[in-house]
Amino acid sequence: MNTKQNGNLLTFSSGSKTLYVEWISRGVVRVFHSLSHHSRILDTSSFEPTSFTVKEDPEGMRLTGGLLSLVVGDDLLISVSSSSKTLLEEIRDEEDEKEEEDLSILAKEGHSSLAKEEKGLIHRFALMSNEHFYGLGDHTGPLDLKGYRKDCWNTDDPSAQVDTFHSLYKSFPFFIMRLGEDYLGLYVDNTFKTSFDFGSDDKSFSFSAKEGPDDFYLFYGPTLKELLASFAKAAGRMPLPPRWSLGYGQCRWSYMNEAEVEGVISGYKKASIPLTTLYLDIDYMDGYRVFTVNEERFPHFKTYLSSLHERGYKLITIIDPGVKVDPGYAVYDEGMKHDYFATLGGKTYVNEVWPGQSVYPSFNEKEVRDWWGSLVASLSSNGVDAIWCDMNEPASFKGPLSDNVKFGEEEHKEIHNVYGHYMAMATYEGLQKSSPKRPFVITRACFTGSEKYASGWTGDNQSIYDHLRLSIPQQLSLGLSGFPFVGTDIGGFGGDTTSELLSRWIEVGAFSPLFRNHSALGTKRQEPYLFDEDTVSTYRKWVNFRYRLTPYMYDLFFIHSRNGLPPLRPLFMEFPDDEDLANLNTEFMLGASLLVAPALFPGQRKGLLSLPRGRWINFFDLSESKNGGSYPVDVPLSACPVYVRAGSIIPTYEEGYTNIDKTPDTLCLTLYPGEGVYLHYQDEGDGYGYAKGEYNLYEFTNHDGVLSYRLIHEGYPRYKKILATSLTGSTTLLP
Ligand code: MIG
Repeated sequence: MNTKQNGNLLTFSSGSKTLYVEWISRGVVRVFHSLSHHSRILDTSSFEPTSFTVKEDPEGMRLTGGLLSLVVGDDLLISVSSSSKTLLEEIRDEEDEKEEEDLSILAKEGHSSLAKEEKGLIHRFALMSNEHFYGLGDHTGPLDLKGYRKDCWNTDDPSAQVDTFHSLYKSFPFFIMRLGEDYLGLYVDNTFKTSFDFGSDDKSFSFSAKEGPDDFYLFYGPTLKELLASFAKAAGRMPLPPRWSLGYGQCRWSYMNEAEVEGVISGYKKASIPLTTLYLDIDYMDGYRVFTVNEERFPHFKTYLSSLHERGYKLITIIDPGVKVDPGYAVYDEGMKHDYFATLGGKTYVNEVWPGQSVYPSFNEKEVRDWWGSLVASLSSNGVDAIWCDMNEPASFKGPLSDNVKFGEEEHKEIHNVYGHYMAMATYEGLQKSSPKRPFVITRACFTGSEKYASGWTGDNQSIYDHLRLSIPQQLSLGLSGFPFVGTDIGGFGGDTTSELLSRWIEVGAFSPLFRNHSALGTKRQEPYLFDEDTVSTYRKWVNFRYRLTPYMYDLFFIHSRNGLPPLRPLFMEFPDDEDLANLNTEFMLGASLLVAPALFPGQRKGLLSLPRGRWINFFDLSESKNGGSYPVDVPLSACPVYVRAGSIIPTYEEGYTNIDKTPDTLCLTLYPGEGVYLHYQDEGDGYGYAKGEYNLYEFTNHDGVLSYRLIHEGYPRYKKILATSLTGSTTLLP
């Protein structure tokens, strides 16, 4: 083997093969095969370089620097270790070199998901013993993917999602391997279809791809939180969203006209359930032509939007990428004129989506994104508050797009997984250019790094308990993959919900950043006010609870914008060395303080609460506390157990806070017994004043129920009143 060093780039060659290693930073290393490949997604230019040594070793060349040590063997296989243990040991398996058995016959009976993928490049690693595998964006199955096979290939499959699904709408080719107390992240820098096998043979795990660059990055913390922060530094973080985006929204496929929207508003009013956002699904458009509004259904769209705004509501409209083939329709004509649409064999490529025959904008091209952005601006100049991007896998009704459909100069097989990412980028930038407000975009398909532009929901779930349960690992896995602003369709999208399922779903959904009830055309109506009194009252309780929690949730997005941590966290993120929590799929944490243990089964009235080590206090009753351990708890239909880590401070707004556009005068703080420090961020809630320093950052300290605080930054009018509550009662502080 030949070794060459040039700064932090090492070249290893053996026979005809070459391997490059870039020692990026103390815990970040890139392993790759082509100098001409540059990441579309990761930017590691701001990482601080670290010194490292290169030494010959019995096993090969050993590179040691920062937190990691990497050995390149004679066969160019690598192994990686931390100061305490071996983390990765690459192996070669003869089976990988063999031609795959032809299993296409399985597809005939619909078993195609069981057939193995063809392999081009593959990296296989020995399974040690007790690894866990997390992340990989949205996927079915549990948090820990050990034993599972998954693909990154954005897929719109409307059938009920089950464990054996290999892919959903989003692709995040990033996973975190846990070995004891060590966590190592691996990002596969390939936008083509990638496949992951997390140990289905019980001996090894691997990732592979038929095509695309052989290039991957390792991220090591040493702690899980540091690992996530470092990955987010490379992949990007979500900028502070507008505070109103944390409000509650009602959606349906579709509210057909103004009168129906008004019906929803009055339904909520009568039921005294707060509501911030209303959604218009595809039927607001004129014949599903994107960027048009049906004038019979919404005759005075702009005026209607101002009337909604005057009453404190926000309106979000859906857009789809498919542009109707329709000469005379400006969006189609303009796109055709400038060659903005995908082509096949030199001709504009046509498939079918909602508008019928449709063409696909090449969002991977900057010029097309700018054009799309200007169309988005036309919606926002009418007053539309945010944009919901659907169908951007991209979906197609007449069979999948073939590999060689071209988006500009690039082929579908390379662009497919980032199509939604680029659509979200185009949409975000269009909003940003056209308004001084913070853009808010929701997307179905996306890729690593899309958090810079969009939030996301998990697509078409069903009104079944399985999917209520699935929503927990789904949202946690997205957070572990760097994507923080998530939610599922509350009540379930497909199928008919029941009053009990809706009650249970609002108890979980109230903790999701994207807080939205949505259901499909033809299903039972799912607006809560249409249900019985008990359901309405449970629903009202949890929506109110969520509005009170607004400052805590907003703080979590402030934290994310600084360090990349997600608001929704698996318990092991807070207790990373507790092996018992490694695959807990029924509880989750909101931030570092709140532990949520919802009821997830029909008829369930008793639950088992698992609390990690330490002391925990009932969120709703300061006088009730428990030590770490497992406890039976009552879960009547209206209840969801929430426990708070001892010493926490939880900020809330006063009961009745629903005008989420307004920063209220009073901040309430609950001081849970114990000692702790809490950072609280306060600003206008929208716009970019914060970038000019117009915000306050408070540091509150809890001395076992007694509060002290200081302002770390002052640049915005302070609260008029801070109300601190502890076991001994409430005190008012005038800052
Ligand atoms: O093929 O716009 O996931 O939320 O209501 C269905 C209609 C298209 C799928 C989205 C769903 C939305 C629906 N869309």
